[in-house]
Amino acid sequence: MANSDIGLIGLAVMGQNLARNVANKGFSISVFNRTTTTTDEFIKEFGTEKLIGSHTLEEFVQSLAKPCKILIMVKAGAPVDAVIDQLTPLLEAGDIIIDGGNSFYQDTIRRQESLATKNIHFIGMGISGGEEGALNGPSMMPCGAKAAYDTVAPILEKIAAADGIGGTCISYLGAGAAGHFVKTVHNGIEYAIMQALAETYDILHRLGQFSNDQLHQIFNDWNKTANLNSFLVEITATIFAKKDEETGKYLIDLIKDAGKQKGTGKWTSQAAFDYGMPVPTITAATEARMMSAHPTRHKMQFPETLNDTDLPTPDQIKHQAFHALELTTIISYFQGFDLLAATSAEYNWELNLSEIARIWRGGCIIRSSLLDPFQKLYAQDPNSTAYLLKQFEGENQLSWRQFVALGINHGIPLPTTQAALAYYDALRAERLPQNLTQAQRDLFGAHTYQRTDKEGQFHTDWEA
Ligand code: NBP
Repeated sequence: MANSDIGLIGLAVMGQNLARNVANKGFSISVFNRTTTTTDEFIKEFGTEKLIGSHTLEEFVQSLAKPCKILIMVKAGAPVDAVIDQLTPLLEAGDIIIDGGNSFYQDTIRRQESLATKNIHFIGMGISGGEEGALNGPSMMPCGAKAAYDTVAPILEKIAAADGIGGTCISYLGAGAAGHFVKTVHNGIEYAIMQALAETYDILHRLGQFSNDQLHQIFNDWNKTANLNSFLVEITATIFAKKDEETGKYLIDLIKDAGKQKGTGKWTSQAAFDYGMPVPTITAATEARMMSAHPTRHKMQFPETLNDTDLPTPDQIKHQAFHALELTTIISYFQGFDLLAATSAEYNWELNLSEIARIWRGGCIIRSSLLDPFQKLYAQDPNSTAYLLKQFEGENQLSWRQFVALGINHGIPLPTTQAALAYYDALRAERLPQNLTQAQRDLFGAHTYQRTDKEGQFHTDWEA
């Protein structure tokens, strides 16, 4: 019988929890998974008259009310195309496909254009929140045809997280691939903050000699502060308390130091290069994961000559680390939003940065108290500008610099924190040394340069 409000394809972690979330909110949902035993096991445990399983795509599509609304939650890349190819012959004009995976935004544009020729609407929708968010309320970043979004909005708005200020963490972000791009940058910011936390941990642990119990306490305390109250700081505190059931040791000490990634950090940096908006903090974080798997690590005995400076007390180190983490986190958000603005201009998406900050306030991995001033900043609130700038004043900035110096002097790599500080110093600088770069380019390639004292493009025969 054709009556389910919505259908979902792909019953891995995200799909299962989203399907349960939809059913819990009172909507009927049909589900399908390529491997049918997964569907059977899921339905056995969670099936109700509102949550039903299908063994074939035909049966699945027939179970949906018209126009069909189908949320795809399969692995990003070729699997999404495979599902679309199998699905489209079964759909009619006006039906709506939503890709909720971490798809590459250029793929979203291609899929939208291809499906438009069949009058099938394609909504790209970034979803953040992991397993827990999917079940209880994720942050969702949809894009595509507005009319198609309006058709699915009543369901999606019910399953989204609360933003803490009376709204929900979902907003129509624009045409084309706006939503998937916003999710990509969300993940880029996530990479940067996670790496900043890792660097803070490294200094606290190796130089401050803080134990895992103490680290648990420190991150718990920081999670109660104005700028660091956030999901990522909260889970970091949780991690330091966890003991391995098998050995009784702290689990963090048993985990290999090889960082993995699935692509969104890389896509953020690639977009930064494509659209000319630097995000060095995010790029450094992505590269830090790559460095952890560098083939030369542990294979060569590189010499070490350290600056023999006095080590500050553990309390002083903790103080420096706190401000370094705060300011690096703020810089990470700034870079992400700047890249969103630059890319939006390129594609005419008209992204509303304040609205994006709002829908990141709940449900998602980078939710943080800092999204309040960022939401207000992009709504042109001068108090927020003043608040954010104030964070960089005096003692805070000094601590940031001292923290980076600690890493440099003691041979501990802090790529993300250092990149954030260099970015800040470059933004502040009255004059950067690219006058020399321009002179060099003109000398070897006649690329010309502009002058500070008159208008125009100039070329000099430098060796005459
Ligand atoms: P996975 O990314 O691990 O994908 C597994 C699902 O894809 C299974 O249902 C699998 O079916 C299906 N699938 C594959 Br693989 N190839 C297929 C094909 N050719 N045809 C049909 N189905 C295929 O699942 P996930 O971790 O739940 O993530 C789903 C999406 O959400 C991804 O894009 C992910 O990046 C994104 N996301 C994940 C998280 C997270 O915390 N995990 C958070 C936010 C966003 P099978 O059972 O038959 O193998």
